[in-house]
Amino acid sequence: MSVQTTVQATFAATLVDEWVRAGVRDAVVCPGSRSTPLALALSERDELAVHVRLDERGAAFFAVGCSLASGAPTVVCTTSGTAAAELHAGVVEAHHAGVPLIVCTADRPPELHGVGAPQTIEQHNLYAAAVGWSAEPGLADPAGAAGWRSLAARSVIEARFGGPGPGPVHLNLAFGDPLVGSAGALPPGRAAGAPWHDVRPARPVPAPADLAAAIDRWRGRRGLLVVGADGGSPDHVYGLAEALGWPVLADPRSGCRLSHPAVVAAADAILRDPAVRAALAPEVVVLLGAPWASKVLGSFVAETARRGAAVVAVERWGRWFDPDRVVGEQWPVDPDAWLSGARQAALERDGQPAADWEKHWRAAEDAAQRAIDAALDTESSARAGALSEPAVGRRLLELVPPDAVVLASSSMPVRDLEWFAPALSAPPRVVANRGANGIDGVCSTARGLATGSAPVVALVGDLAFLHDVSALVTPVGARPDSCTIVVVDNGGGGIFNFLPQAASLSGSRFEALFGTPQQPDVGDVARGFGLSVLDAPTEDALGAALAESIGRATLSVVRVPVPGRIDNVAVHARIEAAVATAVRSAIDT
Ligand SMILES: Cc1ncc(C[n+]2csc(CCOP(=O)(O)OP(=O)(O)O)c2C)c(N)n1
Ligand SMILES: [Mg+2]
Repeated sequence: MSVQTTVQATFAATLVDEWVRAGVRDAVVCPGSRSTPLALALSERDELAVHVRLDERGAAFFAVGCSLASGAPTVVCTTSGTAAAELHAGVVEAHHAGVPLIVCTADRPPELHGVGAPQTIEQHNLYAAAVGWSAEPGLADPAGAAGWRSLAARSVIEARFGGPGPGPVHLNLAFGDPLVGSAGALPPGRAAGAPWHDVRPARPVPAPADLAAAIDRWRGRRGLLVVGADGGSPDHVYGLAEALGWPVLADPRSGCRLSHPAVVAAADAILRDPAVRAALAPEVVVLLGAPWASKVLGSFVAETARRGAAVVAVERWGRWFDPDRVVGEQWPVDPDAWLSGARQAALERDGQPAADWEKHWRAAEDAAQRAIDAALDTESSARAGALSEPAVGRRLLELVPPDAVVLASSSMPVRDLEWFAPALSAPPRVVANRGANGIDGVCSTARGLATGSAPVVALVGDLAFLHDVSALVTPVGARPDSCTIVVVDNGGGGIFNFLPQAASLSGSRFEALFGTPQQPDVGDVARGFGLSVLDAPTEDALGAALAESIGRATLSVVRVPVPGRIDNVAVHARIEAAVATAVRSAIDT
């Protein structure tokens, strides 16, 4: 069958050509008619991996995972109407997390708006403040062909740097009938496959004089480096820590929770005790990168700020991470440049670190780690080896090979890793959808991450798993992904049992509104999608299940049945008490 050459097929092929030139490697396409010109153009390029997903909500989160794996913007292509609206949650997450996406929604031509044409809704400004840039070029017109390459190249630049950091952009593309067509000659591009526009982004670096002045204020004082995601590379973080004699409180997502004398992994557990908080209070806190999930750490920083400590934030894109309004000084600069400049300034100056400061934190960390181990051993013996939720957080990163990526869902899984994972010599990369902290789309993001070369292990709650069950739908013929979803099954939302609602409501009201246990069995659901499911109630079983599933070119589910949410609160309380006793005695408080 011969297919007519159409202007809009040529337009779509030009966009795709320009995206390929600008480094786009993945496209997520959802089935639909109105988006046909773009879907066809995307599928025609071997340079692109085209992932077809049925559910648009999951597709946006899948695209977030693709971009986290590749570092490049991912194109998303949907039809019009509610399909476009379904993307919104993933777009919001990408916006807050700084993940580059090029979201393309197909639309009907302007004359079919407001007249009852099917699947036609207002898509103008659909994602509002969640996109840093958007464009609606209208129906493709040969008279505008000179601008097509510019439009696509700009969308990539805006997705990479426009917000001012990375984030989603939106192209609302009107397509008319006939939707099937073949591309004619594309408008000429730049020589040697270069994109139409390229950008050499300014990477703000701190002025040496400003850093020297800061170091003059801080040298010899009791300081902490609190490092979260994208807060600097380990060598730079440790370099400054050593020069100043400051401990490093490292979130697993920072990549800095490594075996190093400055590293404190158990900050959340250590800082739960008021006497310990007072004894370990700093005079300066430098927050590097994205914040931790820990409320305990956040309130500790706020409390010390109220007592006069200086709080300093270093964030690559100048994003405003300061819910307690305590940051006195912002450095919107490259964290590594800041860290190495600050180290240089520190080395050029005389002065001794604050006496016993690092030693006290080291003692606290060692005591806390031993106390957590002992408490978890006791828990394990009391339940014949069955895993508790904190034990999963403590062990998981050791059971996963260093070349894998671990994605943790909100709410308890990401906290279990943050609170209980020890410093390791070679842990896997840890990521989480912490832009908007949703429990939605986590399995989809995991599958998107699995389009990269690293095997993926997702640690998710049972509700997060059931919320995103459409992620288990795989199209016939899709390329295999290596993704293991570990479901910590505590029969509902574990986080809520820690909140005042749990104590102030009747059990049945609390369960109905907050705990929300669900009818389907996690294993049965996964098996219903044709997946292999392994049950892992003990550490040995979890290790064996992970060894069996990680790296296999398939999606598998490991279910970790844990004792229950009320029991989990009690386990946390026992660990907290054991750590407080151990740390108090270690630092003589
Ligand atoms: C999209 C979305 N809806 C609702 C919430 C509120 N919420 C936070 S935690 C949670 C329960 C999560 O339960 P589960 O996934 O089983 O993890 P657990 O805390 O039990 O480990 C809910 C519903 C949210 N964060 N995001
Ligand atoms: Mg749960």
